[in-house]
Amino acid sequence: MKHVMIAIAAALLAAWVIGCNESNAGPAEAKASKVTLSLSGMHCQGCADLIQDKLVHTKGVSRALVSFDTKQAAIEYEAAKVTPEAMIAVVKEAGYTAALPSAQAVTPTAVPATK
Ligand SMILES: [Cu+2]
Repeated sequence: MKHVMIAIAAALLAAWVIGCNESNAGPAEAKASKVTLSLSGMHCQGCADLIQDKLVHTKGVSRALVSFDTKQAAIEYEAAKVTPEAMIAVVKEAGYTAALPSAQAVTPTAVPATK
């Protein structure tokens, strides 16, 4: 039984990593919001891992996957607890730049200036 659970979890994660936008979101994921951030400033996989670690530990973020290859961070979060702008700030604090892809950008000016 344990193996079945792990297999299911792995399959779900794999489907999510591939970035299937019209995913068959289960009930558990229904309330989660998703956003993809474009990253810049990364120069190796270690950078991607670092950013991913920071995002995963950001309050309200339930899942984050940073791809060094595509320079993107796929994030699942609770909109009531965290905003994409806050995630961008987290990435900035780590020394990198993040932005909402223009298609998703709400208002570029809504990004709070850092000090
Ligand atoms: Cu690096």
